[in-house]
Amino acid sequence: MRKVPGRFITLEGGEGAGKSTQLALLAAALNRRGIEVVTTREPGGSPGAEDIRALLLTGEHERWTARAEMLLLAAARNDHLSKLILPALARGAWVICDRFIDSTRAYQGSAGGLHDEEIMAVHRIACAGIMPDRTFYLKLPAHVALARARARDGNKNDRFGSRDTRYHDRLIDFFDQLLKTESVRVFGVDACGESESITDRLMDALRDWL
Ligand code: Z5A
Repeated sequence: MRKVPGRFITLEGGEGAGKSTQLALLAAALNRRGIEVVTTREPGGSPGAEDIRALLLTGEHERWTARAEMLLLAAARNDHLSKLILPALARGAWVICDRFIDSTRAYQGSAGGLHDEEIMAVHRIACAGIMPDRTFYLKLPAHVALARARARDGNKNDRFGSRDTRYHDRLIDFFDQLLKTESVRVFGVDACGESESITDRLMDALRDWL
């Protein structure tokens, strides 16, 4: 990663934390500074990975085991990196991605029962172990985030959004822990308040690159 000129930024957090909103606002703020930005998301981001996304998000809870999800996500991520992310970074663009490997560690790992070591081993095989340059964990109390998602989606849920509170608590625990164990890469950002204020906090946390 260090050999390519672009910057690879990921946004992480629970459902409804405001990642998609901040993806667009942060890209616009960086564009105003003259930076080419590519925005993308996971699962998905390339045509092949979007096909895998449809497999992952639809159907019953029990459709896939956590291990099968991890393997599908790894295949999707390989395609996404090869076809979109790495070419963009190579030409000097900044890439902002809504979720990446840390979501697999949180959802399939911490909440799904797989060990972090095996997830990272698969990531090394599928994606050469490529990690983001910087990750922002959008911190919002779970009940606020879920209320926002419910207000947006009503009772329409995908395979992940409809899981119980304990599952969501384990996700939050993972991200809180990541702030401590990978503190050079992962930054916590308060995701409460007006959207524009949150974007200002993100830009502030990028000032060493600007
Ligand atoms: N998943 C996985 O298991 N393993 C993996 O490795 C990966 C993913 C990569 C993808 O879901 C699911 O895949 C995800 C984990 C799993 N499921 N869950 N849960 P997705 O892509 O459909 O959705 P999501 O990633 O969970 O995000 P989301 O629900 O779309 O939320 P968001 O992007 O964080 O929030 P938002 O859409 O920007 O905002 C939510 C609402 O709040 C919306 O109506 C906004 O207008 C509103 N909003 C946003 N900001 C504010 C502020 N500041 N104030 C008030 N209202 C706001």
